[in-house]
Amino acid sequence: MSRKRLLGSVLMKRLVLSHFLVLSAVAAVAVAGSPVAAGSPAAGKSYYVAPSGSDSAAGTQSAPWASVAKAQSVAQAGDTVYLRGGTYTYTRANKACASGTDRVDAITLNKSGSSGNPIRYWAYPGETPVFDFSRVSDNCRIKGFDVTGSHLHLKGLEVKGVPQNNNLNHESWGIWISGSNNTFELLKLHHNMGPGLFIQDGGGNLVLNSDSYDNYDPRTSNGAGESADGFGAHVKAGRPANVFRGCRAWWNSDDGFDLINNFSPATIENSWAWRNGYLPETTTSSGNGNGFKMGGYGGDYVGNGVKNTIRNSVAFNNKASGFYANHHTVANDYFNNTGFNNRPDFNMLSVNSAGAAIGLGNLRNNIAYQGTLTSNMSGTNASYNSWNLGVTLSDAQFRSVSTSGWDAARQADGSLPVLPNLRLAAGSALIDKGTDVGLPYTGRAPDLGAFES
Ligand SMILES: [Ca+2]
Ligand SMILES: [Ca+2]
Ligand SMILES: [Ca+2]
Repeated sequence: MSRKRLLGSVLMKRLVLSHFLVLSAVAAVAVAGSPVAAGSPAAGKSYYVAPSGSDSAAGTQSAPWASVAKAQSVAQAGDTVYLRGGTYTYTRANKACASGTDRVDAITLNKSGSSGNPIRYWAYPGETPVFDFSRVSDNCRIKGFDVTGSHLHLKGLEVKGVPQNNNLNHESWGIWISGSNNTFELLKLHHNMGPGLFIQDGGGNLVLNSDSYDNYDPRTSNGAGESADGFGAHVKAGRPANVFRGCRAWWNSDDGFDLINNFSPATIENSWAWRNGYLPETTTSSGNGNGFKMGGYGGDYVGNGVKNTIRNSVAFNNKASGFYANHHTVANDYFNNTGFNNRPDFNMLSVNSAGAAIGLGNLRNNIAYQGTLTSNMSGTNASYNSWNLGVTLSDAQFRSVSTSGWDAARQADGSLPVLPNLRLAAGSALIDKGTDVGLPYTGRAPDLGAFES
């Protein structure tokens, strides 16, 4: 192993370790008032922000501040900022637009925590802080939260209404990220005129158990609705992977999840995407409409494309593809996913170094049912999928094929609700029909689809 690779390996181990430490620190703080166990990172200070607060107050529970900016100016690595429930209404960005195409932030998070000691911006337990940016009036592109810092943990926030105030630009953004090693947990991102959450740079970010829905960009200069995705990662080369886990994206006017122009790997797992590509809450066609757009570089071949991964995820009722390679340049891994009633469920359209269209993808243990099943499979590495096995699919193979209820409340730990929808019926011909791809399974072999029975 070269020194460079060895260093890379050590760095990766540190990253894994740092994530573990973050989780340990989180666990230590989660029990309010309890003493911190020996060996865990020192408990930081707690501060409080409330819609009725004042930035000249003390920042205590009885005398909270009013703004996140004030809290950030005081908080240090390891501290927790509790955001009380209620609506935080913003009307101006924190600097003026220099031109109609400038970018401004309502809230800038540019102060970092440290490994194992993040700065936490958490909803006060049992309450929902709602950040309403719909009245921000600045006449250029707007970021609701601009997260340039690292080692931050946002949890339990609702972010809505980030506007486009002119038609000179592409999208605005709910949360825009260029920092690293951040955790975005239990967020609700909706009715923004652009993507709910957009990772532009940085690595080691975890987007966990978050929902992004009803986002629509009516004033985007290349076409209304063309840029409001639920979630996206579009990261420079050489960063550690970013991860989306336990997330849901629905009724966004463009795509559910979008990894176009992503030069560092992304993993999407245990996530659901449906009804993307329509105006929110309607059947009126809008933008691209893919559930999971898994890569691509604008249709061109690039030599430094990366492999993205999607597993244990579900796409249904999207206007276009459920799982779409989008002219990607390398074979992504698609393991144990379920596509239902998309057009098509799996589309592996890719591009080779000569610029020609080919199919690329490593596909195992996937189910394609209803809608149109697959396209551009020539050239892919596909086996043990429902369409390879000659299994006759029918509704009876599933406990339910209902497309409602997927937005149900999450479990107490924030993970996705357990629904009968698209889970395999007892005795389904899809049980134990898969092959080992390194994911946990029960019985003799992995089942097909997103949910092991
Ligand atoms: Ca688009
Ligand atoms: Ca998109
Ligand atoms: Ca099994």
